[in-house]
Amino acid sequence: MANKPKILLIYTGGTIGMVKDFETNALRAFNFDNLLVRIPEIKQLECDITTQSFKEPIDSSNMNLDYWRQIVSIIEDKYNEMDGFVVLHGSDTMSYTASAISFMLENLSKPVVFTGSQLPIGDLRTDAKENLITAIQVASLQENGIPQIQEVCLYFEYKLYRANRTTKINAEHFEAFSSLNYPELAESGVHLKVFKQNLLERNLNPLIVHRNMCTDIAVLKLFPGINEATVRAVLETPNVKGVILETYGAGNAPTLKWFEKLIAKALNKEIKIVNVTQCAGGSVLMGHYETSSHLQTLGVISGKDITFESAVAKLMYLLGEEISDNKFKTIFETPIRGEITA
Ligand code: ASN
Repeated sequence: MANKPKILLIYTGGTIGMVKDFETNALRAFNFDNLLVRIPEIKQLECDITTQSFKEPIDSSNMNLDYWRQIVSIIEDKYNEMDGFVVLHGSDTMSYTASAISFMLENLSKPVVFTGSQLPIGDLRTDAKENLITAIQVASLQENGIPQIQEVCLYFEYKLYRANRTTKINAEHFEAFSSLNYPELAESGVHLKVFKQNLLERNLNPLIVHRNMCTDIAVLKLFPGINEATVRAVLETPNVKGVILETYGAGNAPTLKWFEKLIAKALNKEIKIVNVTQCAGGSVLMGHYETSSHLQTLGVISGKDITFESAVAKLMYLLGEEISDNKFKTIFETPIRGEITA
């Protein structure tokens, strides 16, 4: 190929690049250079690969906002030079990071493909090789010299998903992720099939990088029998600016007076409360049952069919943008990166 696509491979850590410590038997991150030695097949791909690694690769349980900023800075620095980006990341928090990056990069016109693995690259039965090789191929897909995929996605076990629609659903199976509310973007079999109708539309505006995420948020997960002290403790967390209310079914919650009062009190303090269902699939529909009408009347934001991971990222992003109180609800309820169904 005359002009091979240029791909930047960013290694943040995770099982994909881990080895077993023989003394403790625990998995720990190892030097990224060894990753390419382990997969010589990469050199056969029809693209030019440059690699960049975190100084200290991490288990993704240690992921945080500073690391998210590092990832977007690496992408921003090389944005004009590269045709696509592959981010190697631990699977545990991959959906959170990939969702956050989708909000932090506005007007993205190149692919950013997250991948990782369930077994370390050195393991005989590893899933790392297929995931890595196909993720690079996906990031290299072009049509008339233009990247075919222009959004943040996640590739795992033969499927390419919109990243901010995914959830890690299995700690053991190779098929570790699912996207229940949005169809796959591509599937890898004998052929690599891209479902064009599921991709985000091409964006012609210049890239805008957002770094001001606000982490002053809390989560209130409902369960039968939850008491007033627990609800109060979460809603009255010092400095909290946003709360994700994890509700039942189509967005339902207790109709108890004390519960309603505490929600109303938090909203009066301009704390943003987002209703996200505990169900893996389906959507919040406030007002469908009496047990959600009170939340709607009070002005709770509907997360619609957003994933929990994406709701965390979007809430941090919109709070960081300091959007006025009267616009916040409307913007949260509108898809901005394909994260909810219109
Ligand atoms: N603990 C690992 C991580 O998220 C799990 C994995 O990558 N499969 O970094």
